Amino acid sequence: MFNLILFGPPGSGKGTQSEKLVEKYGLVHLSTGNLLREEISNRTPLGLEARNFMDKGQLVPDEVVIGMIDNALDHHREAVGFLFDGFPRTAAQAEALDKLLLLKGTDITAVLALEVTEEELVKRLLNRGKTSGRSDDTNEAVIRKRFAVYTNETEPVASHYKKEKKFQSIKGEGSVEEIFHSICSAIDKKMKRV
Ligand code: B4P
Repeated sequence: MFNLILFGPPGSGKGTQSEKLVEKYGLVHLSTGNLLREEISNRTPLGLEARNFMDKGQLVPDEVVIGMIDNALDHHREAVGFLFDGFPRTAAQAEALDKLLLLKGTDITAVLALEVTEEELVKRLLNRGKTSGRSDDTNEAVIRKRFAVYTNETEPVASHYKKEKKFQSIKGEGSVEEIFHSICSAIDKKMKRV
């Protein structure tokens, strides 16, 4: 299996690039952000709980998102590989993912991290907020809070995969096509080695 993590701060283009990558490589796209927004729009108890955290720019508790990923992995037993988008976001989530994949006899192949400056990220998210209806994108204070959470809770995930020599940075500024091309080159090199 080829299992990829697309990593990077809020607004770095993980969702944008994931859509193109799953089409090209046939991977199953698992975006915890999308899964949570689906729960919110279906007004499930999980969605109602998650919304309280997301609206404040905080992370949803680990056990909630780990449970969602566990279910999703079980639903796609025939997958050729997974693209994890927005997950793992904490060291505990990274450890849980390693264990879940080990139980399936597989592991993470590569972690590609989109690098974008904070000013560009704020611009993109406020811009998306004008049309997306996403309450976490309309308020600059909430956006800044999400960056602080990223620095404190999510950046340690990078060290986890750097230790395993699976981590690679990708320039996340430029056109969507240019960035897609850089990501594909990195994936194609890794695929030759699998
Ligand atoms: P997510 O849904 O994961 O979203 P994101 O980090 O905001 O955005 P992404 O990086 O995917 O950016 P996109 O491509 O859309 O998280 C939302 C919330 O859910 C979190 O804050 C948290 O509360 C919760 N959550 C999710 N996963 C969790 C987990 N594992 N644990 C706990 N909580 C979790 O791009 C952004 C914008 O930029 C778009 O408008 C796009 O059009 C634009 N853009 C993209 N590429 C561009 C480019 N090259 N140039 C210019 N603009 C570009």
